[in-house]
Amino acid sequence: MKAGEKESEAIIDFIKANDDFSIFYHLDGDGITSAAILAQAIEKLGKRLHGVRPTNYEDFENGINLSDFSDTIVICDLQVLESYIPELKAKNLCVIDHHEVINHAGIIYINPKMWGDLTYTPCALLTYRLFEKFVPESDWVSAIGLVSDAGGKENDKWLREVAGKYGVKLKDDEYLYDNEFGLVASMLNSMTLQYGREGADEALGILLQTRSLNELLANQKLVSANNNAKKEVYRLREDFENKKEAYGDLIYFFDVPSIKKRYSSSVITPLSMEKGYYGKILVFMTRVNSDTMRVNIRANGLDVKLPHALRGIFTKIKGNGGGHDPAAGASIRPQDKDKFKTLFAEEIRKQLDKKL
Ligand SMILES: [Mn+2]
Repeated sequence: MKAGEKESEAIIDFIKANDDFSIFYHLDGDGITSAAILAQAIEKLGKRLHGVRPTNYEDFENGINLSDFSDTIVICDLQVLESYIPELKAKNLCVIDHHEVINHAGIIYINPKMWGDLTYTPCALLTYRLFEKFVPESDWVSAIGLVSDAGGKENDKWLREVAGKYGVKLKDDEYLYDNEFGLVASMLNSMTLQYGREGADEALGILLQTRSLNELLANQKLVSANNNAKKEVYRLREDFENKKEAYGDLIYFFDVPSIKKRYSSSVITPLSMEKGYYGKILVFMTRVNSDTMRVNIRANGLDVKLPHALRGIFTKIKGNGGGHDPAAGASIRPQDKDKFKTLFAEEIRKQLDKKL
């Protein structure tokens, strides 16, 4: 038996054995396309879809009213918060994911990392592979989710095959994003940027009613969301240039206005890879409500470990955070904002001094 085969069969058996499904999906391009493939597979297997829920991590912190959903829930593209698992387990639960493996005792769970497959596999590709024999025509939908989650580089052979099949011309950019798959990915993500949860919900609806890539590319709702999101990102970027606060020549702090909070990642991620900010640290802070300030941090091209820095900070002030070495996030109390900045600069200095 091949690695992952047992788990894949368990998922298909789960769909076959149940009915009236609710899908909780991450409200980004990868999650939206994963949900579309899953919804089509459920239909192909002769089962009913009860409802869908675009979800993000805040949802798990705030709690979801589970009584609004059917008894059988499939979650895709989300690393379920451990503290929320007991509540979810009251339902008949199945999780398809590619983030860190969670404690999945008692859950029908699939994640390539479980069997040591560390190839970066966005959920849209994982979901497609699981249900390929039922929905072979969804390969182009999977390709959109794949590039949306920056999976083009590690799965280029598969992506090239699908691109060839649909006449999509790939260019030579590293992540194979600069093409029609990437454009649709950007359009889907713009729906969430512009309209939040409702936008993700509408994007999934559009995707489920669309039969081809060209039809999606011409969808006016998606086109205008994409254009408007681009303008917002551009404006916020200008705002950053005008209002950034430099700490030495290394760290740049920036307050993202609350109403622009959804655009924070869309600005900070590309910025951190550009000349001028590559090798520096960017810290975007947004007050999301009276109790919480979200912090988004990037440190590309530098040998620092952001999760380590955050751990140090949270021995001194309240809050939590984590992520990857060069890209992390945190939540703090708004009154600790200045303290956080001082502590963050100290932690970074400590890490860099050690290397000298
Ligand atoms: Mn994903």
